[in-house]
Amino acid sequence: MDKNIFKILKTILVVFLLVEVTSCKSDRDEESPFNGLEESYTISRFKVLNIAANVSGKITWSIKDSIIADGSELDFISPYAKTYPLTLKIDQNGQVKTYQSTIIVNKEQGSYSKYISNVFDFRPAVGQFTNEVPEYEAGNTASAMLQKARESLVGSNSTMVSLGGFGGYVVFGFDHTIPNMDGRDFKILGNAFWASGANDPRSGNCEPGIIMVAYDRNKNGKPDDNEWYEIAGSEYFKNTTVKNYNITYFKPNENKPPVPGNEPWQVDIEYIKWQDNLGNTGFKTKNGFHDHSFFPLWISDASYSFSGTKLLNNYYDQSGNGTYWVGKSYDFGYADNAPNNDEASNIDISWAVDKNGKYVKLPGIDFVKVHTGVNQEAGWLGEVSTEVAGAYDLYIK
Ligand SMILES: [Ca+2]
Ligand SMILES: [Ca+2]
Ligand SMILES: [Ca+2]
Repeated sequence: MDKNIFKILKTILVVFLLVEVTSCKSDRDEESPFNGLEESYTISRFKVLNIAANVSGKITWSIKDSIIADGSELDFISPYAKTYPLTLKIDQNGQVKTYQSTIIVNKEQGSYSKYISNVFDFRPAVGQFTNEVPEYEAGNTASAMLQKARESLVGSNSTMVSLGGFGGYVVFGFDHTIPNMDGRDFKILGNAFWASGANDPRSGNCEPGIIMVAYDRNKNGKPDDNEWYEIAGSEYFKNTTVKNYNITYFKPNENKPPVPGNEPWQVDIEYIKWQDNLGNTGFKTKNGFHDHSFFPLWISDASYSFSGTKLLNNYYDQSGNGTYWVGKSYDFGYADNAPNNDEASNIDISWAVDKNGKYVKLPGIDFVKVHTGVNQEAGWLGEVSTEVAGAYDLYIK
């Protein structure tokens, strides 16, 4: 064949392809028409089903008579193996179209654990139980300590980790998405208790920790989605709560001469220097009850910092002479803030807010981060430190 004919054919082909590509593109730009719902959708328990209705207008999704979502997309999750009648209503300038479907939720293959399945990070702040719960042994690295935190928190026989003073944290996750249903969805265990000698109701040993949650949007089993939402507990919107608080602790020289205080338990009142982003500075005291470093020994940096929401100090000296300190429980939304059998240790995923304090709608959560929410030393009791002793999904029996 003649070379020119080849060229002409090639040009025709290219033009043809271009026309095809352009027409496809314009189709998509015009918004493909919504062809209604499938007859049914099938999903297993604790998995998120996403249905998108690519239309504009006022859109509502309902199960029977109750609206479960608005907007063009539905993220549906259920802890129950059952069939749900789904109604989609699209209102375009008063013209209403209604679509019916069914969501069939099956029992999953295998079985899920209701308890923590993994610990991803463990970084306690300065504290009397740091290096103790879990125990640091000479030569332990950060990853060895993380493994100890896993051994403490994963599964049904969980024990406890101490997060030390303000900011110290632990990040853990579950082997499934905990669904956000009506009411409270999961529990965080701690070692809080009501003290019989406390005058105030609901008070005693309460060391509130701030809870953050994340949904595994990219489904890779890791808390790398960059979308952590704070559980807005009872104190979140009060002006006594400090957002974006930051504190730095300086690694102490364990061999420096101690500066004893007036009380016999005050072994060194200039033990660990700290400063915050509000211009405050001071020392954390070493008490005589714990004969080991209060600074995590696996961290060799000269200082380390923590950021996050800080709550008003909740401990006070009921005795007036320093002998009897009491921690007042906050109403809801914190870890280690109420006994494990109290409703206040249960958390509703609907309390989650974004960094601007706006409530977010999450279908469920896969990951939780807890940090100590108070920067206070309660006399001889030592620093207020959140303990985490496990967690579980309230829907798996
Ligand atoms: Ca809920
Ligand atoms: Ca992820
Ligand atoms: Ca505690």
